[in-house]
Amino acid sequence: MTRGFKTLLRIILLFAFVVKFSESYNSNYFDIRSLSLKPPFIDETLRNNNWEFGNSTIVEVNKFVRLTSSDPLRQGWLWSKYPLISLNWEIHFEFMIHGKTKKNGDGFAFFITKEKEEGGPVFGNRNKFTGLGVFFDTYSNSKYNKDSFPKISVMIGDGETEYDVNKDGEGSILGSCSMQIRQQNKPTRVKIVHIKNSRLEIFIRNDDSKRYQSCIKIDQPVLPDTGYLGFTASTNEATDNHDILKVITKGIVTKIPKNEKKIKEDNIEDPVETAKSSVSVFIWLFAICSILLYLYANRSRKYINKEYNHYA
Ligand SMILES: *[C@@H]1O[C@H](CO)[C@@H](O)[C@H](O)[C@H]1NC(C)=O
Ligand SMILES: [Ca+2]
Repeated sequence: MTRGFKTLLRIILLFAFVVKFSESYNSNYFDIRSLSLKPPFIDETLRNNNWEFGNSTIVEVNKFVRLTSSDPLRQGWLWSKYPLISLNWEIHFEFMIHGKTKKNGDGFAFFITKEKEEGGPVFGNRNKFTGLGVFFDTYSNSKYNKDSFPKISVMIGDGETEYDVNKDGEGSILGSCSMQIRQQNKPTRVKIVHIKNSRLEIFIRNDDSKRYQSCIKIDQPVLPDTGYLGFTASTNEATDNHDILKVITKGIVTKIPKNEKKIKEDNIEDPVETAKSSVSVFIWLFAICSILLYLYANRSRKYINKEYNHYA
């Protein structure tokens, strides 16, 4: 192998390395294991390292976390031990709601809040919570409510505003959609995307849908920067099994989909720009490394020539 060829090979290898490195650096998502949940849900000590559960919640090690069984007057909860601190994130989870009785309810809720593990009237969680609440409401409490049920709704609590259970949150919820989420053959999937100061969107995929359907979208949501993840459910006279099957939490690092750009505000840092600038850092890094390598290769060639001359 000639020296020139070796140098070329080195540069190609370096280039490959830089490209690979910058690729992983710019990847959109990173897994947050401590906020994810999959079977086996509990270890030998009957606990989970990252989640806690209580009141009526029971865990079937390889099958589900059952917040309530289909019995009256139950409340169950499942909360993360550690808070979510990523500002941009995507959370996927799967659940099943099923029961034998005709009167079904009341549903379950997903929270990202400052508070946790406090039972109460809001689907088994405290009222006046601080942060995000997404309600999977299977029971119409208000006679006057014309929405069809099950109804999925969202509220961002400030710690003072009440969620009125008797009105299914009317007055405090920011948006809702109706979708069949009970008695499905397959787990229903939920995807929640949050890009700080830009959008919060909730997608659902049930048995009927081939892909995620956008259910609720909120522009420029104002959420607290941290919070615990929680699932809570309650039953009354109306009952159902409320099962959580899987949770995957991902932080979004830099890039965001192109269509995010148009709704961004001027005063927020644009993740796309950040991604671009990190790409240019790597291009610079690559250029500098190439020059150094070139100089190094030249110098050692000279040195060898010198040695050779010496012995000649
Ligand atoms: C447990 O749930 C019941 C309702 O089933 C409720 O009355 C009780 O306050 C809850 N206990 C705690 C500690 O939250
Ligand atoms: Ca309700």
